[in-house]
Order: sequence, then C-alpha cells, then structure tokens
Amino acid sequence: PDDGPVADTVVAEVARATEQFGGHLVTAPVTVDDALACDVVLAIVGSAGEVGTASATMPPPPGHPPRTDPYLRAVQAVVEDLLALGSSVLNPGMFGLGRHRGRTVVVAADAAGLLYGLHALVRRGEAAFSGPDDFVWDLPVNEIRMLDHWDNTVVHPVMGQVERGYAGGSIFWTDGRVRDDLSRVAQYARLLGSVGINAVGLNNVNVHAAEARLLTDHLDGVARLADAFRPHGIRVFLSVSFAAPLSGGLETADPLDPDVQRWWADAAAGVYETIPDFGGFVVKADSEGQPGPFAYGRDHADGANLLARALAPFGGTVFWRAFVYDHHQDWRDRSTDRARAAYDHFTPLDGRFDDNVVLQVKYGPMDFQAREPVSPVIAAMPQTRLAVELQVTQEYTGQQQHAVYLGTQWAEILRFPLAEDGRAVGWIAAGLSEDHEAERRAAGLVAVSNVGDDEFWTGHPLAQANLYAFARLAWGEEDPVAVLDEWIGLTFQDPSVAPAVHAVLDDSWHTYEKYTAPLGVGFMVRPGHHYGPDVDGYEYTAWGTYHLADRDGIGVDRTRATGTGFTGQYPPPWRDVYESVETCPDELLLFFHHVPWTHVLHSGSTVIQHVYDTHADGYDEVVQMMQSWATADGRVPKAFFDRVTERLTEQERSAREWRDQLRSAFHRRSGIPDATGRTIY
Ligand code: GCW
Repeated sequence: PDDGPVADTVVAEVARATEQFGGHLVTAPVTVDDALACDVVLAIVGSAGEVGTASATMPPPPGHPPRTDPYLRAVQAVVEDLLALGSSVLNPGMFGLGRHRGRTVVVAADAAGLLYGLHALVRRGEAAFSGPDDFVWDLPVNEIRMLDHWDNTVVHPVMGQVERGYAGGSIFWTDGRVRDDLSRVAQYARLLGSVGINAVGLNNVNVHAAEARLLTDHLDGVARLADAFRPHGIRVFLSVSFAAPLSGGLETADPLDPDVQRWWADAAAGVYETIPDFGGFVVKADSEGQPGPFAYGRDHADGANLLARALAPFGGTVFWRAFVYDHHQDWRDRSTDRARAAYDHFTPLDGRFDDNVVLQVKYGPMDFQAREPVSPVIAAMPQTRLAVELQVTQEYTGQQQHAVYLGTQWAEILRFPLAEDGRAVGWIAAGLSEDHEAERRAAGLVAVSNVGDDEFWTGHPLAQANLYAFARLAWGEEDPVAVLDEWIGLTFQDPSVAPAVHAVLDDSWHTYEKYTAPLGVGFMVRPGHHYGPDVDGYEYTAWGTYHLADRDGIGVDRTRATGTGFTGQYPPPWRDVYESVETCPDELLLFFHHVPWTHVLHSGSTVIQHVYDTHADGYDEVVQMMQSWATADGRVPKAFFDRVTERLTEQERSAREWRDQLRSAFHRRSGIPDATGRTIY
C-alpha cells in the first residue's frame, strides 16, 4: 500500500505470520484475480475514504511506478462495498475489520490504522478467519495516547535510575547514554504499537544535570530510539529543563528575552535536523524544584508558548504539566490547600496557550492516590488542549509489589461526568462534545509507564495488565474487566488460568483501597519512597498532604462554608454535592470534610468502625487472592508463577502491616473500641 516504515511493519508482521502458520504473502497483486484470490486483504484507502478518489489518495511514493489499475480496481471492489456498510470518512488510525464475501478484510485510512487493524485481527484469533459476513469500523477516541518514562540516564543517588520505577533499570539508558543493544526497545515498541500507543516520553520530567544535555549532546542516541519506535507509529518526546539556556551559556532563561527565544528555536531546529518526526517536549516547570517562568516574573502561558513557538515550524508539541503547587508549605498554615493549586495557577491562563501546547493534568488534584476526586481543572479550561495524566507505575498503589489492577480506577475516572453539561472526563480529554463531534482542541491521555529492564518487564508480572489496560482505555475501550479478559486471553497459553487471574485482579483496586488510607484522605505512606504505612509520615511536613486526625475526628475541610473553598472549583452539581456531608460520597468524605469519628456514613457505619472493618476485610481479601493464585500452579510458566507468589507473599505482609497500624493508630486517637472485638494492638 505504501512504502513508509509503518506499512513495512505490517508487511513484515504478515510475512512472519505466514512463515509460522502457513500461507503466503502477496504484497503487490497485479491483477484483479490475484487480489481477490487472497483470503486476507489488507489495504490503505486514504483518508478521504472515497473509492472514486482512491487512486488520487494513494499516490505512489516518489521514484515508484504508478499503481497498476487492476490492483486499484481489486481493492476498490472490496472497499466500495465496505464503505457502503459503514463509514464514508476515514480518520487517522481508523480501520475497518471483518469478514466480507468470504474473505477477511482490513481497510484503513493510513498505515497506522492498518497496523492497528492487523493487531485487532490478531486479538480475534482464529475467529477472524471464518464465519459469516460481519464488519466493524474502529478508531481511537484519543488523538494522543502517550506513555511517559521517568527514566534518568544515570542512576540517581536517591531515586535510582527510574524515578518511581519498580521494574529495575531503564530499558533506554545506561551510563549516561542510550544503550547499544536496543532489542528490548524494539520489542517494547512493537508491543505498544499493537495497542495503539503513539507517543513516548524518553526521560524523567525531573531533569537533572546529566539529562539536561540530552537535547544538545546526545541526539544520535535519541535518534536511534526514534528509529526503534517509528516503525510502530510512535513518536518520541524529550523532557527538557526550562533553564536549559543557562547551561547553554545565556545569562537568563526569561521566556520574553529574544536571545532565549533564539536559543530554543536553534535547539529545536537541531533536534529536527536529526529526527524529522520528533514529537516535541514534556515540561515540568516551577514544580518540586524544577525551574520555570516564575523566576522571571512570567507565567506558565509565557513559558509554554516559548517552547511551542520553537517547535511549531516543525510540527512539534509541548506537553506542559499542570502539577504546580507549593512544596514548601508550612503545615501550620491552614489557608494553603495543595488541592487548589493547579486550578488557581492555570485556569486564569485559559485561551492563552498556543495550539501546539497540551496542558497535562493529573487526574486528581493531589497526586495519583488510590482515591481522589477528579481534578476540577479538567472541566475548567475549554480554550486549552488538555491531556489527562494517569500513573501506570504504582507509586501510591503498591509499587508493583501489590497486585492492583488499575484499569478499574481509570475507567471510573474516565466516565465521571465532571462537566456541567454532563460530559465525562474521558470525553473532555478526547475532545468529544455531546454529539460526538471532534473539537479542534482534542488531546488525549498520558500515563507514566511501569516498564523497566526487569525479566517480567513490570516487576510484578500481573502489572503488565495495567500497561495493557491503559493503552486499551486510551484507544476508547470502556469496560475494564473486558479489557482484563482480553489481556488474560492474549497472555496465557492455558485458558483455564483465567478464573484465577480474574479472582486476583478484578477487584484488587478496591481491596488495596480498603487496607490503606481510608475514605479519600490519602497518603499515610512512609515519606520519601511512599511504600508501606506511616499514618503521620507526612503530617508535619512541607508537602501539603495532611489528614488532620485528632482525638475527635479526621479529614480536611475543603468546603466553601468553613474550609479551604476547594469545592468551589467544581462545576455544578459537584460543587454542591461535595460541599455537603449529606451528599458527599462516602469514598471521598475525608477528602472534603473534617468529621467526628462517630459520623455516620451513607453505608450506615461510623467513620471509625468503617476504618476497623475495611482494614480487616482488605487484609482478608489479600489472603483470598493468594489462595486463588495457588490454583494457577502448573498452568503458567514456573518462573512467572513463582514471581507472582513471591509478590503476593509480600502483599500479605504489607497489608497486615497496614491493617494493624491503621486500626491501632485510629483506636489510640479516638479511644473508641472496635464493635466486633477484633484484636487491636
Ligand atoms: O508523585 C510525585 C512523585 C515524584 C514525581 C512527581 C511528578 C517526577 O512523588 O517523584 O516526580 O509526582 O509527577 O512530577
């Protein structure tokens, strides 16, 4: 269909499959009969999707002879029918797949769509090659489906090589440069392309000294990484330091200074000279010690547009993170509320960001907790391209020691009807409006990857399901258990293992929530590494993450009436739903309200009894997860079985620690006994 690298990948995949399973590949049928004799037809029909213009939308690549008419007629014969079945306009990445007139057919608007269609065919398995006519169109709902790696090029003394990484070292970098052997990167690229990921950030958003030089001194290595991703339809991005012009010899990094603007324009030109399809920059500015425009009295729109204008001539994009807050907060100061920060900083700038800026907003107002409300920023910036950021790496959800399937959490976030007109978070990220018309400001989903050089890629082998689920939800799938089922079917040879894996993972997010910080209050983790319980670990620190528990009660008053006013950042009805203890959902009660231990929840239980019960139940559920997993023995590869068993053993130990510390700590504070009489230490 074309000679680009992605179409070449499709051809190579089919060649590999025919070698393994039989049959043969015809890449350029010359007659109608040749083409129509094939059992499987894969074709790119061009984005206009109109058969009459197919020859015009498929110009031969320069230097190639014109397409033969019979070939076009053959493809058209099939495509004509198919377009009549469903779609007259084909979007980028879109494909149609199914059985048609006794043949299996994949048609797509572009090479990426053909690749996605081929992999969709593989997911169907044998069923794709027989059966009655049945044809579906599919397309990614999000334009951007991106994974960010928080990888350092060298091992950082505190954070290790991968910040918040729980799967070993980086698959990209070693000793300050790109690895010589990129075979694992090639496998990763193939894996991500198979589920529609189309962008990857190659380095940590906390840009340290060594990584600040990537942009200028290590482009050959970055180009090799781009070469590995390109055949799978994935563009690469670099995290850059806003202060880079200073290390480049300038006196200032002021975004309004013409020399600084020239410096960035030159830097961008240098990158595109080496990597013509480079994606752009990811930037964490004025956040947790990273430099930014505030130092020069400028705002985040000035900062983001500086980089956007350097990238614009080359078609690049800036992902500018909204994770900006005061991390030097005085814990005594109750007027500052970290949850408010992103909204307060960014919503006044709505409308000022250039078109090639994407504001990257964490799903919650705090920081990737197991339970937070969704960030009000997501519904508050209609004039800004906005991507929602999730965390596949399990920083606050068990660090790939605990089996926690996050697909369930993300699906709940994405379908939350945040906007006043009822639009869900996932719709806003995708830029869909009520009538499903795509808006100009569509962006998508970004997540922090959980992959490293670990033998099982993700430390906990079952954490692979989270990587898969992110990609499938970013594509547009909505049912997290169906996605999990798909992953199980593709991962394990023996289908009889499925019930055990479902029993471990299906409800594991809720299980984790039960034995950790209760009712949306968050944190209570050990400072620094964030693993394991420490009720007061962050209580008197500068990080703005407090629970305010005393002998009478617990929780943070974020109401407009008596608290920090954070509820006022939400559109109706949520500003009122969250404002009142009467209507605030139980699972978020302590995020929004400070209540007595004896406050009665909608569930009928008191807050204190809820803590006692859920912590006991959560631990018991982990024990059940272990029992379920034991039934997989002999049905999955031994090394895989053993690694999961080892992790579940640690999860059981850790869940017991959480249970006992939280039950004891809350008992000591409240003085109220557990009504069930279970042991408290
Ligand atoms: O969750 C916090 C992490 C930091 C991280 C930061 C961020 C990359 O603890 O390690 O830094 O978020 O998202 O920028």
